[in-house]
Amino acid sequence: MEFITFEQQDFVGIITINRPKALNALNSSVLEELDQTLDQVDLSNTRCLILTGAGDKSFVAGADIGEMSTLTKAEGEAFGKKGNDVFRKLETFPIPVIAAINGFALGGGCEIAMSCDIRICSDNAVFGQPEVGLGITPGFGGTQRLARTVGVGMAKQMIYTGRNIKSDEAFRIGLVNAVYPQEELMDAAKKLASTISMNAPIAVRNCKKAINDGLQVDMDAAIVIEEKLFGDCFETEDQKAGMGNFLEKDKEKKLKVVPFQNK
Ligand code: DAK
Repeated sequence: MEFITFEQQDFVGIITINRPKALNALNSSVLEELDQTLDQVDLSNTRCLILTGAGDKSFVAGADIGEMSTLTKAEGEAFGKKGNDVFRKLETFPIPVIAAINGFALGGGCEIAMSCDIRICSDNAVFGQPEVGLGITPGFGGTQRLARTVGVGMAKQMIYTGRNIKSDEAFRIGLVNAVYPQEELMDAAKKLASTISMNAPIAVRNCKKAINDGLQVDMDAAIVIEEKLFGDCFETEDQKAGMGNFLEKDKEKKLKVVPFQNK
């Protein structure tokens, strides 16, 4: 692959978008390679992903403006679909995905971050949806996911003005969960991913699915989704080991890592 690297550290997979000359802007090749990388993740051995950008200046500076500038309506639609398909694959990926946002997250960069489960960023991160200044709407889900993440009023303000915001404001409005000094970001992401990957993987996956699917329906239907995914955890090795360790009241054993199973 030319633009994506994948590194496995224990149960954590680290995907890096590596096109620093263009501040990791998303062209068709990056999207295609990201798609293939997700397809190749070994889910029997990976419990959490981290998505980040190469270099210390930019996470993703948006969709590639050079590539987009000459698109016809039909090509624009196809490009939008490609991006949306990959972003949706990230959003619905069976295991959690943490965006470690190490700089600019503009346009498609902010949108790909919002397709991840959890966002943390470095103190030099900058977020924005500048598309209206380029004569287009956000095309990779920004109009939908930003409103769902930070609320309708704030999303409309960001999108209509195209104004960028810094990391502290992103934290204040709930766009990111935490801000770290640049040099500490990846360690923080790995620690968070490692904490998640020590929990029962079937339960974690089912939590992701319950939250995502439940948000698409009314509360009565959402509770049914939760009931089914809750029930699905029973009779698994994880459930027996997790509850067994608690009931044994064996402090030593409780401190040990439970040998949770992957599905
Ligand atoms: N695309 C292509 N190249 C980019 C880029 C981008 N988005 N952002 C930066 N680069 C390239 C620059 O052209 C420059 O290349 P060289 O000139 O060195 O060859 C290199 O990265 C370094 O950038 P700068 O020299 O500009 O660096 P600065 O530090 O001065 O400024 C910046 C950094 C991030 C503030 C600035 O580069 C910038 O404003 N970049 C554009 C940010 C932006 O507007 N992003 C949003 C793109 S629009 C759709 C699907 C998707 C989308 C829309 C519709 N459908 C088809 C439905 C999504 C749209 C977007 O994401």
